[in-house]
Amino acid sequence: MKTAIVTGATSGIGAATVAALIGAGWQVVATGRRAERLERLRDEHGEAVHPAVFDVRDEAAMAAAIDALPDRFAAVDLLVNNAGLALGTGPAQKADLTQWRTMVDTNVTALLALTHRLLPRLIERRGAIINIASVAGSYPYPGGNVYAGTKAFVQQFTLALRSDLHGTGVRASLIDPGMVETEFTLVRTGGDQGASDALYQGATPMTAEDIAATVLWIAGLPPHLNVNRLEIMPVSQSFAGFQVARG
Ligand code: NDP
Ligand code: 8X3
Repeated sequence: MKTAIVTGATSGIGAATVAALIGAGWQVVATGRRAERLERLRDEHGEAVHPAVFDVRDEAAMAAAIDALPDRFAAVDLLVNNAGLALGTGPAQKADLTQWRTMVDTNVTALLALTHRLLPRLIERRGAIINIASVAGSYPYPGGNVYAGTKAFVQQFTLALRSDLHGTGVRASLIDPGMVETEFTLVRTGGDQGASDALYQGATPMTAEDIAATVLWIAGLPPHLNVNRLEIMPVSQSFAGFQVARG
């Protein structure tokens, strides 16, 4: 049985990815801060889930959780770097520096530390890494500022990893989703359910299951194939034009 580690498994894309992988016969180390939600996954999927509760920004806690993996889960075939968040929707000049730091610490620094720790195991297994970035890393939009910057980092880091891992048999893939209805906007707006509902209302956004199915497809490809980057949006979302300020 193959083993995956999925970060951000307590909600949205991560939770759906755990279910999709298990449905396809994988076993999964599911990580996140909210222990009760990981326990629920464990209740739902039984032995196929190993819950690992830690804040991805806490490098010591992350390392301890990885080092304490039961033997059955210790050989890792797939790392899905999914945990992440946006905080704030306002312009850079009104942003809170603490929120910027939280995004960098979570979306960039924590992803690097976990990837670094797991690379030897992934190389041993000729495994795969799937990183969840965002269309925000490619197309700037007002209020995207540091969130967009962190996702651009993940995009280029994934491609650079692919280059470095050349010859090891380890695959590295980037998925750039557009709008997916999850708890993402609730988190971004500090718990404003009205703002979250308004964003998705009438847009037929993607679902977490849509992205999970994409992760599963990439993970299940024959070992001689590597999806380098994959951008996916709902039909209702597209590109905006340039801005012109007239004075
Ligand atoms: P959710 O808010 O539903 O899920 C985010 C997950 O990240 C949660 O499981 C949360 O777990 C985890 N997480 C956040 N911070 C930490 C932390 N410090 N330590 C551990 N886990 C953490 O959002 P999505 O499912 O939408 O987001 C998943 C990924 O997809 C993110 O990287 C996001 O940027 C990306 N994405 C989302 C899009 C969207 O429109 N929804 C579009 C493009 C990309 P917990 O709080 O329990 O710790
Ligand atoms: C967030 C994607 O489309 O909501 O990563 O800006 S979008």
